[in-house]
Amino acid sequence: MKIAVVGATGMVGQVMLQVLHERGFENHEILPVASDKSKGKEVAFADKKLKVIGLKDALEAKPDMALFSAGGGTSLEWAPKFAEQGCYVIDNSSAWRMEEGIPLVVPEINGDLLEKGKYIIANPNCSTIQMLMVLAPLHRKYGIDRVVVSTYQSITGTGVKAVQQLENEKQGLSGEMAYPYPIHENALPHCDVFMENGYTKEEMKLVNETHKILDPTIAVTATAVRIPVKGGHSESVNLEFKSEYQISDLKRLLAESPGISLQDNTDVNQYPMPRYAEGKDEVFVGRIRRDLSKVNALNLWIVADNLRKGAATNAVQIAEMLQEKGIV
Ligand code: 2RA
Repeated sequence: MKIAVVGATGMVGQVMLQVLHERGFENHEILPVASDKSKGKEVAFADKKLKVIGLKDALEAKPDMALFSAGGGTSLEWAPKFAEQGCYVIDNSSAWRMEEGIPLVVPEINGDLLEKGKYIIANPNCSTIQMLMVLAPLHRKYGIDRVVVSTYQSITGTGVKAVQQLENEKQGLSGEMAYPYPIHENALPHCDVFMENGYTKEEMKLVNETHKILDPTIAVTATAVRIPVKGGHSESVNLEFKSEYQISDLKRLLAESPGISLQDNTDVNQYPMPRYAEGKDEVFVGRIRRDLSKVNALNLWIVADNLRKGAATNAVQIAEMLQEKGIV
């Protein structure tokens, strides 16, 4: 099978190549694709070096699948071109996520939406994926009425420029700014751009994507904050359930849910942290505790590597599911 990775020189694209190798795709033909200015560059895949090609050449190569992480503009222009020639596109940008008829997929939650002929598939936003991995089993069992989430997001979600800004600031150097303010020793309540309703696009992604993937009747409100860490995104989540619950049952349900790792024992200071989630595919959950201020309510803490389960691994799992279902 021929698989294109569009945006192969970017942070997520690089992790896509790594995850494809880790999950046994090295015997397939991998086409690293990037903008014309990157054509001819080499990227590592398995024990090989692959030459980067441009989008036109990739289209002519007629790949069976194309994993996109090259920005919304590239996805809007090129995903339909690949789809028109029967290529299944798994797009990590926000371009197609809310489009009617485009499946927005977390395989463990709604992989059943993958169908022959639905050639463009949207990968949800990283902060949505990790939150819904935990909320989905809870919603199925207890019914969720309301979600209040505050995120503490890694600078890797912004990209290389942000990582460099933090490095510069830690060394007292000036340089290009990815953010309007210093990120070192700071917290910016500003992920993506502000909208007219006073929320950022990142906050509205959590609202809108939860409605599309899980249930449009769930009330969701979000605050997205950027903090100077690299390992992954953290989220403080408050849930209001329709029904009562036993903490022990709820913890067991999460511990038994695919893709979730329970780290929840305050007797030994065990709880999820981004520093230790980095490079892993699980969604880590802990600090699970009854909300003492409201009946049938709960607080918990969710951490995941935003470049892996939040982006690359989720996309590769969709590719695996397309194969498992015989769609590709
Ligand atoms: C961020 N979720 O963290 C967005 C895009 N990756 O900036």
